[in-house]
Amino acid sequence: MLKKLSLFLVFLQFTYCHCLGQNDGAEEARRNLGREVVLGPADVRFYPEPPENYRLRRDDIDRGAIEAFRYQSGVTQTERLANVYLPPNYNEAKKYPVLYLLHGIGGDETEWIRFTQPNVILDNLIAEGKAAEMIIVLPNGRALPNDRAEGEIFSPEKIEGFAKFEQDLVDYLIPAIEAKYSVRRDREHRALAGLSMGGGQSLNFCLTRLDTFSWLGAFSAAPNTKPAEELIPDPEIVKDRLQLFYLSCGNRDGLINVSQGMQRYLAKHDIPHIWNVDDHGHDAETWGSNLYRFSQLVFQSR
Ligand code: FER
Repeated sequence: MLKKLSLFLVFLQFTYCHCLGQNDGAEEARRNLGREVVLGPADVRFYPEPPENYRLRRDDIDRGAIEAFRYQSGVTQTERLANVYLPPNYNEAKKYPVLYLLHGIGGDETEWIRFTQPNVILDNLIAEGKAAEMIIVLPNGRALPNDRAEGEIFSPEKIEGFAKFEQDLVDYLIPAIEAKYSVRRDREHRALAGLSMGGGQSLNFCLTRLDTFSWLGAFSAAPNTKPAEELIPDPEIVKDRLQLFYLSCGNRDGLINVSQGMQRYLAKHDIPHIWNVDDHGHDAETWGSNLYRFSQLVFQSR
């Protein structure tokens, strides 16, 4: 009797999954974006909005440049494309720190540029002496042979590409960047940050690779973020090794529960961090404004 019942349950489960098809995950992901926001007492603003002109292109200062960068990946077996921001007066006689800045689920290596113009934000901050001179690498974080944001971008196969990017980043992109540009090659001079899926990637990769990165930023992190207990089994190691833990999210963002879970774990274990909850949704306003703040801390404050 029990055996019959369990067979029936397996049958039910199968038909259920089968009827929903593989887009089940995609539909759930879309629903997550619209989840109700429940705010706690810690979920408040740390920074005011940036000044109005923070991403206004100025003609009276030296400007950096964005160039295309190609590398061969053993993960995808293809040539992959990234964009690279070189700061004003990039000079081979100097050695620069590098920020790897990752995009969201619908993006590619152009997304940050389209959304927030990180080159303009950084040019302005560097001119004012408020940010370190740095190189910013804008990769394509979907490590698949076809890495374009086309078709069902929420499908499990496409989402898997964001996990596969870990190996692509560490084994292929970083070595290729460090072979071409005049950069520092130690953990103290490598930062990882990203928006949404890229925020989840940054948390997942950085916290488990503190030998590679020591500065971390996650803006509006998506549900690809692994549980905090899994990423930080030993809080003392993170306290000792991470130089910046920057978390942000808009208070109108249905994904805020992901960042809240991480932040509550950090608070519980006394892990120093910045938690900036602004009044935005899952949008470019919060990403630009938090990049503006993050850029003024990375590679300079602990
Ligand atoms: C999800 C909802 C949103 C999800 C990912 C996202 C992996 C990503 C959003 C973005 O990158 O903007 O459930 O699951």
